Amino acid sequence: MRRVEKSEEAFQKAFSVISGGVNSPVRAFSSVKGTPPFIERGEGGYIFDIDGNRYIDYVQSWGPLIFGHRNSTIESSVIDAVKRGLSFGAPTLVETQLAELIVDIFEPIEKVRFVSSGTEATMSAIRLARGYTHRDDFIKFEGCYHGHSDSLLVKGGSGMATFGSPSSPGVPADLTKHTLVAEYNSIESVERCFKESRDGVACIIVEPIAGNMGLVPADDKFLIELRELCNENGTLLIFDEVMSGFRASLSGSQELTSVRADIITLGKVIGGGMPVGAFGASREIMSHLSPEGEIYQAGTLSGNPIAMSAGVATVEQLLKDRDIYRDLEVKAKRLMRGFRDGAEEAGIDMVTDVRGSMFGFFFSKDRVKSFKDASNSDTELFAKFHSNMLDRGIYLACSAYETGFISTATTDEMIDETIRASKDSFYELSKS
Ligand code: KE4
Repeated sequence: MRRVEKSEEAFQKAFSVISGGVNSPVRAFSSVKGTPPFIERGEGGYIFDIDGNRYIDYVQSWGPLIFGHRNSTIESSVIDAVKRGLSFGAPTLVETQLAELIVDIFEPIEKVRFVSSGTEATMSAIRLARGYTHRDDFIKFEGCYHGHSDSLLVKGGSGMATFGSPSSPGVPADLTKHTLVAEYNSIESVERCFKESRDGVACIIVEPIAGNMGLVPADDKFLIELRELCNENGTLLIFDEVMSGFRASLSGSQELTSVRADIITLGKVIGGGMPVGAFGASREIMSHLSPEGEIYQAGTLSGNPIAMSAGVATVEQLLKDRDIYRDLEVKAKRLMRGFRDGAEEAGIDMVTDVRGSMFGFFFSKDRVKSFKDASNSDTELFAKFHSNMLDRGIYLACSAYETGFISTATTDEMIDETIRASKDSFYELSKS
């Protein structure tokens, strides 16, 4: 049996001085069972908790660690940077280096601005779109998560395509009254949003490969129609690729669809595990951002040289070996096939999906195309499966509405072990 005493004690202690005992709510294991393991260290494809348990890590800090833990190239790059000083609040060459890499990889991006989180990236991108179009309303989709800035913390109304109302206390209705909420993969709901908008729509923000309602890629036809609606209405299209960028492919959705956004937001992998977010667009659009233009945006540690060094070391490694994404996807598909086979043997309904190094599964008979579909899946069964797998040394995302990741440190033996553990888990679930 997995030992948990030290993590339980640590969680109690954390809870006494940190809200909820965690610094981001999902980590509290609220939608699954048990105490979150307190992690002591990571090594390659493994993480180790303070009770001495070893886990195969499919969370990888929610996406950033595409090379797994303690990648030597990233580590030495960070250590070298640390020895030159932690931060200056002044321009450094390494910021330009990472910006050039991103500009080369993402077609719509001619200029970029770095920030310290995905939340900052999407919040700033929406402000840029509003300032550029001189409009206030924007459209987001139920089930897509773009960080926790006020105007994005909205929930859909009773019928879709309504103005959002705050999904969290502390968010004034005044700050969400310009947010229209549509249904993912439903172009009709987007058309209704355009009709409901009083003064025109500044932007549509969408995860082209949604990873925050579980893994739910957008239909390509839907993306094409979003682009057409934006063109017809002078609305900017924002692809939030904070998660899918460098994860679904080197250039996120770009290799999977012909649709191109006006603004792209990035994060996670471009920081290599350090705090980094970014947003980028054409020179023309970015010229409206301060100090070139009037739209204000700033940050003390934006472009921090340590984080930039980790990002450059990560992206340069990804550029070196273009077979990386094929290998990651082969592993992800093998894992999901193993899960499906085990679930089927146990008579359990499961659907799965893969995009590059990203994988997702739902305990559902039907394919999942929207948040409504995802919320109809068996999340109770997910919680039991998560717990069974954790006891077998497999660290899956602690929510049915998250995405799993394969890293280059995830070996075939780890995949085999995970598939074996899933078969045992499904068998146990089928008996309970
Ligand atoms: P951060 O502010 O957490 O760095 O990024 C916000 C964000 C923006 N856009 C997308 C597509 C995202 O997935 C995220 C953050 N992802 C979650 C995981 N689903 C972060 C985990 C957490 O909240 O602790």
